[in-house]
This record gives sequence, structure tokens and C-alpha cells, in this order.
Amino acid sequence: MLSKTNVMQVSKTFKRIIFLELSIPVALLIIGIYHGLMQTIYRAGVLQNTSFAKLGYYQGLTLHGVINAIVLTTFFAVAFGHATMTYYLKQEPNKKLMWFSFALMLGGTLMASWAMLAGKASVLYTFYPPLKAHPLFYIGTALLIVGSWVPFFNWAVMYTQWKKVHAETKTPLAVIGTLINFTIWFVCTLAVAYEVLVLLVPWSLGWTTTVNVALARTLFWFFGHALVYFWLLPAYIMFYTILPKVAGGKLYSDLAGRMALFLFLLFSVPVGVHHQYSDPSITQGVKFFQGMLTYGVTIPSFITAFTLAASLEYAGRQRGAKGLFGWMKKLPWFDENNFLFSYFICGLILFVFGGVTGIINASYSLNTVVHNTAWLPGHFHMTVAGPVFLAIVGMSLYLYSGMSGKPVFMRKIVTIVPYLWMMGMLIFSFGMSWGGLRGEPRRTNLGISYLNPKSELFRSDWVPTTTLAMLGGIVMFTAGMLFIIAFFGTILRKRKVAGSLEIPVSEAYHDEKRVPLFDQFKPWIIAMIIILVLAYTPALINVNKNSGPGAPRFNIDNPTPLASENK
Ligand code: HAS
Repeated sequence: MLSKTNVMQVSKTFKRIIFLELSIPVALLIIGIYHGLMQTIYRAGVLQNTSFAKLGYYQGLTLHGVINAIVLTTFFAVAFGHATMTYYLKQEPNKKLMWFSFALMLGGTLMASWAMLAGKASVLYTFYPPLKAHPLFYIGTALLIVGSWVPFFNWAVMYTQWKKVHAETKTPLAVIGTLINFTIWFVCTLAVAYEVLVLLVPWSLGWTTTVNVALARTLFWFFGHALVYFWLLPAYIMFYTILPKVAGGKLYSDLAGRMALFLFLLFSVPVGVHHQYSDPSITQGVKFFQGMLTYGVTIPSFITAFTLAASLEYAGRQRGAKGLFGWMKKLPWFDENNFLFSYFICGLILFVFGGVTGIINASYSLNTVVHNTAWLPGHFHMTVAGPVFLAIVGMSLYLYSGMSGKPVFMRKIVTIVPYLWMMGMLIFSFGMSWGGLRGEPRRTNLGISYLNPKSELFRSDWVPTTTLAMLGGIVMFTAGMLFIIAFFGTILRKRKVAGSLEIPVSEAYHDEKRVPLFDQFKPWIIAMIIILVLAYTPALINVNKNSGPGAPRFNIDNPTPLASENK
């Protein structure tokens, strides 16, 4: 058991808001992971229909992406941000603002969910035009985002007040990480807010007849790649500040953590064009430059890999390990009183593969082989559904149990869930990546054509790859449902002790002196803006010049435009 020394008492209102922000997305996960499983079943050709239980393939894929990748991650980032800022700065955020932010996020989620469940927004989580969604889908998504800005402004005030009193104290790493993450989030969401409010909502309402697809995609990816680091950074904060402690050791270097986090501020946003290597409207020079910056964004992850590996080695040796690799055996792999470790370590193992596949995608030339194939979901499930998902669910349960004073339900199963999830994910992603290299497309209901033996398009070589992906999907679905049962089982339990906010805190093995550059935001934000202007000015000039005629509105199930309605 971890020592109870790192405990903080918090108000009832604070707890109530955090509980809601943690449990609502976990409840929605039931829909999210169900549709993940269904994707693999359609794709393996077991289902040869366009819909199942009155929910269409693309409708399900949209629900899957939006709930898992946008709703869960945003709610969690806000809840975890509240927890870390409160814990480290010893001050609770403004409650009215907390409620306001929660209400905006919930209202937005309900609007977007209605549009998706009613089949009026089957546009996938990237909502690329010319696919058109109901205006409430776009407005709901915008509200969710704006709701997540509110706490950021509040935290910035809390931090400034704290810094006035603690000018010469190193800002806690978790606070630095949270503020960096939400700075990235604020900057990148400005672009998607413009896309939604200026381009998509008026077009979806029929006030404008066409949309500039190239511009919309470029604005989306300005947001879209930074979004993946908005998902990742809460996990990185946990890896730097909690993992070494729960492993039984220390963080190898505090300064390394700071460097990594600040580098994300520079490189997270100006790389979106690597999603558009195949877009004809952007010139090669811009693609090359953003491709180089993409290699820049791998540096903080390499720093993280080496720092965490050293921290884990130290932990293993503290536990009595001998020899070169003996430390691995000594780590608390299956310690049910310390279940967070299993969520973190499984996520990290998956991220080794997620990282390598990302580096392959980033290559301008190799990207032409993998773009829009099943390889891509193979890559990103080992990132967002690897370290990110596992850290989110593990920490949600940990925070809930600690703050409510209710013991975790099915603790043994909870400890095994991440291993099951990791095995499922490795099988799934191997199937997807292998299929992708054989040309299997992503975002395609293969069951109605390529995986239907009666179709003349049947591809027998995609049978093993899609079957593997489905097997992995079944294992992951089982793990996910076990977690959801454990989470809600915990909520239904009786309180055993008074709840409190308890976060394990790792000490640093090398606790370097305070370096002012790594304890302030201004120079980094200025450098961030300069790189952004250099990377995106030519990209935006390109898409305005080479955008072609505007596109009318389309529905996903019909290749003819809805032009006649656009009067
Ligand atoms: Fe990515 C596409 C490149 C990271 C998510 N990515 C996507 C999409 C998603 C996504 C969702 O360049 C699809 C979007 C769509 O729908 O179209 N990605 C990268 C690169 C990285 C990267 C270079 N991606 C992520 C992360 C994501 C994510 C993180 C979510 C959280 N990605 C791309 C590109 C595309 C792309 C192209 C577009 C492709 C196309 O054609 O459309 C890098 O940040 C990766 C760096 C990571 C590492 C790994 C570090 C390893 C660590 C673990 C250490 C383990 C330890 C344990 C210590 C260098 C930290 C050891 C202990 C033991 C006991 C063993």
C-alpha cells in the first residue's frame, strides 16, 4: 500500500464535480467500446450489412471516435487538471467556474450525442467536409471545447498567485505539465473553432452553399495533431510524477521531465500537415518543413522513454534486483494494492510500438504506402488507446476511490484488466498494420464487399488480417467491460473511510537546481508562435490559392451532393 502521507482534504462540491467529470465519460464508454468491437466485426466480414441494431456502420464509427477520443479525453484532462492544480498549489479552483465549465461540456456532449445517435452526424471524428453533419453536432463539439477552456483561465490565475509567493521555488512538474497542455489546447482549438463557426455551421445550415474543403482540412489538422498531445500529456504527467513512486523508486531526472514538457509546446502544433501529405493543395516545401518538425516532436518522447526506463531500473534495483535486466522482474507487475502501476506499464509497452509506427508515418515517402490504410488505426490505437486510455481509466478509478473513500471493487480483476487490454491491443494492431501493408483501407465497411466471399471484390488475403483484428477487438472489449463493471461497482460500494485527494508523488533522483528557462512560459510561448507562423503561413496561403471550387454538402451514404437542397 502507498503511504497515506500525501493526502489533502477537499470540499464536497469539488469532489462532486470531479466525480461527475470522471463517471459520465466512463458511462459513455459503454457505447464507445461497443462500437469499437462492432467495427472489427463488420470489417472481418462476419456482418455483411450497412447497419446493425438500427445503427449504421459510419454512425457507429463516429460514436466510437467522438466518445472515446474527444469526450473521454477532454473530460478527463479537465478533471485531472483540477486534481493536480489543487493538490500541488494547495488551493481549490473557483467552484462557480468549475460548474460553468462542466455545464458547457455536458451540454455540448449531449447535443453532439443526440446528433450522432439520431443518425444526423455520421461524419467521423474528423468531420471532414464535404460530409455534412447536423449543426448541433458542430455546436455541441464547440461547446465541449469552450467548456474545457474555462478551467485553464482559472488555473492560470491560481498559478500566477502561487508564483508571486514562491518566485524562487521550482514550479511542481505536474503544474508545469498541466499548464503546457492547456496552452497547446487553447492555441490549437482556436483553429477548429474558426473552422466550425465560420465554415461548417453556416454551410450545414444552408446559409452558404459551398465550403473550402482544403482550408477546412488544414484548420482541422492544425488542431488535430496537437489534439493527440493534449491526449498524451496527462498520461506523461502521470508517468513523470506518479509512476516512479508507484514503481518503488524515484524519477531519474526532474529537469529531463521539464525539458520534454516544454519541447511539446514548441512542436505539438506546427506539424498538422503531416496528415495532409497526400493533399494536392499544399506544396512539397511546406510538407517537407512540417515533416522535419514532426521528427522534432519525437524528441520529447525519446527523452521520456530514456528517463522512465532509468527510473524503472532504479525502482527495480531498490527492490533488490541484480544484473543487467533483473530490475524488470522486480517491478510490481501484479500488485493489486498498487494497481496504477499495471495501467502505466502496459501503456508504456504499447507506446513503444505506437511511437515506432508514428515515426514511419512521419516519413514523407513511407507515408504514401500507409496513408488511409488500416495501418493508421494500427498506429493510433497503440497511442491513444494505449498509454492514454490506460492512464485515463486507471487514474479515474484511483481518484474516484480515494476521494470517495470507497474501496475498489474487484481489485484483482482491475489489476489484470490492463494486461488483457494490452494483449488484445497487440493482436488487433498487428492485424490492422499487417492488413494496411497489404492495402486494406481504413474507415471502410469491408463486410459488404472485400470481405464478402460472394462479392467479386473479395480479397482472401485480408481474411487473416481482419480476423486477427476482430480477435483483438473481442479481447479488448472484454477487458473494457470488466473495467466498467469494476468502476461502477466501486461507485455502488459503501464508504469505508473519509475520502480525500491523494496523489502519489515521486521524488527526483537527480533533483537539479532551478533553471529559470524551465520554470517560465513566456520565452517558450514566443518561440511557439514564431515556429507556428513559419510553418502555417505558407500552408494557409497554399490552401487559399489552390482550393479549387467550393464543395456542396454530402451525406455519407450517398455519392450525390445535397446541392438541390441548398437553396
Ligand atoms: Fe500519430 C496519425 C505521426 C504520436 C495519434 N496519430 C495519427 C492519428 C492518430 C494519432 C489518432 O506523421 C490518425 C488521425 C486520423 O484519423 O487520420 N504520431 C506520429 C508521430 C508521433 C505520433 C511522429 N499519434 C501519436 C500519439 C497519438 C497519435 C502520441 C495519440 C495519443 N501520426 C503520425 C502521422 C500521422 C499520424 C504522420 C498521419 C498519417 C496519415 O497518413 O494519415 C510521435 O509523437 C511518436 C513519438 C513516440 C516515441 C515513443 C516513445 C516511447 C515511450 C515508451 C517507453 C517505454 C518504457 C517502458 C520506458 C518516440 C515513451 C520500458 C519498460 C519495460 C519493462 C519494457
